[in-house]
Amino acid sequence: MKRPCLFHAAVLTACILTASLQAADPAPLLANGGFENGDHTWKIANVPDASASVNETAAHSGRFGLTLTNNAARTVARVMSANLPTAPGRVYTLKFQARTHALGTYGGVSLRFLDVHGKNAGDPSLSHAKATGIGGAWQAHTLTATAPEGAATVSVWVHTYSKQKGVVDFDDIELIEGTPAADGIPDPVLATSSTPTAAPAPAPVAITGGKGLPIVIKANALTVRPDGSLPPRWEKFAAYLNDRRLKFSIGVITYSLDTTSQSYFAWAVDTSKENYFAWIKEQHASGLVEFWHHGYNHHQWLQNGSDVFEFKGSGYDHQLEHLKQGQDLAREHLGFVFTTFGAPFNATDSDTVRVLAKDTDIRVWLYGNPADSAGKTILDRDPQVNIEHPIFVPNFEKFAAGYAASSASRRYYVIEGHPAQWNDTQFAEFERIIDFLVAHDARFVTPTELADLLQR
Ligand SMILES: [Ca+2]
Repeated sequence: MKRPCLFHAAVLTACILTASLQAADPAPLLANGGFENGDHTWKIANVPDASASVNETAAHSGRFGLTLTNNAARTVARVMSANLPTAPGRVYTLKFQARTHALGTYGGVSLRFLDVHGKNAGDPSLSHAKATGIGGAWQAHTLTATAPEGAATVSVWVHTYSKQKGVVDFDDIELIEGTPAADGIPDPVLATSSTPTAAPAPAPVAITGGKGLPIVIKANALTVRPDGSLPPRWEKFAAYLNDRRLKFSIGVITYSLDTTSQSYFAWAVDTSKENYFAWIKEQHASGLVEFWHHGYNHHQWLQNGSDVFEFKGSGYDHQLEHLKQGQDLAREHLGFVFTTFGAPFNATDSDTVRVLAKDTDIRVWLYGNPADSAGKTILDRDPQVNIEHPIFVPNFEKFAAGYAASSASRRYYVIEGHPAQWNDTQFAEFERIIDFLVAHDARFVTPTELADLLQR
């Protein structure tokens, strides 16, 4: 069954950051972004199986906040501000607080740019911030976006994602014109730094810990932009490692290979994915990159009050279908099948073991269950040695400390990261990790190569 579903945008977002900004204080453009005057100035979309309400339990500050509830797979709860006049090149900073009621990310806030005809202007994925779903705790989010060519109006849309049931609270939505950071990309690392005005100068790489270890770079959750193009941050990530002739691996959300599927952004138009396919095929053919199966849609949802993941709790048939769909799409559009699997959220169950056992092309299971390996080579993780700490934030100091502590007892490391989430400062931190590994004579290999090495 093809799923013409709207896409979980876990990795589409270019500029979502949980940062505080050192903003100047330009006038706020939204009159009631804190919902203290109820839904005044907001328009609530009337949609079946979805609801939006201003209520006291959703307050982050003041007395009131906004709750969006998505009760069905094929619906979207949505609340919209008025259209404000804008012009191409104007820069906006949007800040908001959000709280998901359970783990999982199923809503966010978009800046919606329209042209004079009321049609979508520019690429909507560049002006969307997902409400990071950590479950139960408020998170601050910031998005910066530039009014694209043709933009005449801008509005704020607060919404859930289709196919993603769940409840999200929003409050303190603030829109200003202008951006407080020189590069337009506020830095979440700086939010907790004692020197918030500048990134620290990179320290010299110290040689501590084991040398010559095989390293797999496990880069997660590749997908396309709504216009069918490769996200620029993925391009940068791959180009950097290509230039250094270092091998790495990329997990593909295989929905992105589906040319029949509907765009996540209901107002965006799908265009050809041929350039995307060509890029993957070129990288694959170089022998420097292994692409692996990272699920079909990377979904997670609530079912009878419990968290269900694409490959955990979703049932044997569901998992089998999604595994097969991904392989079929790769065969059709890329000309190869995946030999490595890594589950979305690294969440799996006994059904995953059964469906993986049926796929004889897949030989390697990243972060799989060593007690029940489905006949695959399990490449495990060291929780102290990873690219990001916390998730989405590359952290050289943590990496180097963990490496120094454990490398004498390790045969290899599989280090995970999400390049689509890294701004320039965070990318520089990733480069420091690579420099550190190169200084330690690391042998950068693909997952399948590592599996072969381990079996020798
Ligand atoms: Ca409020």
